[in-house]
Amino acid sequence: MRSFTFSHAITRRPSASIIAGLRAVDTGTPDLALMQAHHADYVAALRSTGAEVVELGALETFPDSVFVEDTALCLPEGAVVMRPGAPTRLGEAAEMAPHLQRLYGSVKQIAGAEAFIEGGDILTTETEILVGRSARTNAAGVAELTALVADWGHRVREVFTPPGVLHFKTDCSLLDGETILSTKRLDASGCFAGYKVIHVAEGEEACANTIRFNNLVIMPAGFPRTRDVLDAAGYSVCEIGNSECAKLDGGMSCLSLRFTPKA
Ligand code: CIR
Repeated sequence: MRSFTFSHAITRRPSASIIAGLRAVDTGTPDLALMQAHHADYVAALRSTGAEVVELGALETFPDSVFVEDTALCLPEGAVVMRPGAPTRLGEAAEMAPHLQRLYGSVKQIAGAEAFIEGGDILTTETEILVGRSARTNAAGVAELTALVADWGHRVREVFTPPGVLHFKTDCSLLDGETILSTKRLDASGCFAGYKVIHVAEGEEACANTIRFNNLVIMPAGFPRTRDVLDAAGYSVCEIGNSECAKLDGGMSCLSLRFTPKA
């Protein structure tokens, strides 16, 4: 299924400037060495599924550049380079564009001066692309993306990220062609009508951001009740340490772009 079967991923190594990364609440300085170790485990998990992982070098100029997901939307037909709504992250998209061009041949670009959109607000399912408006993604960004991907036959549905939540996918992930993992608070908005929804365990909201990548569901370590639910539902769960990225509101989806470029 194209929504979770991928031949490639792009990641970027964390930079020493990560200590200046954006965060909603300061819960301590991220430890670079530990983040690097977690990042290596993450890349190894992606590779263990048979995918080719392109590891980009650290970019000191952009503290949050390890969170590559926010720079682009990758679809089977092509990629769209985003315009991140966080001013300190805007330049990360231009850094990603040539790598996508090399892998896809050509890429589209969100270009409107008033349009802002980040990949963390975009959940691609088998049948549609859900885009959550948030503090980082505005109506103009959603409208421009809608027009760009319509040419490729994709339908965008605008939804809303709950107030105080960084990105739409902070609170949800795709588990398979018909199933979403979600916090109760996001599911309560009704945005997943028609899907099967599995709720993260009470008190484990911080693990809603997982990824289905080929045969694996890759989730942050330390959320045993949700892990057991996913295990019992038959998913192959792989846990990765996320303590350092979590200090910067980052999780499993943020750390990669996942795609299968058109042959
Ligand atoms: C930020 O605030 O932009 C970063 N510290 C975290 C980005 C996480 N990205 C994501 O959820 N896709």
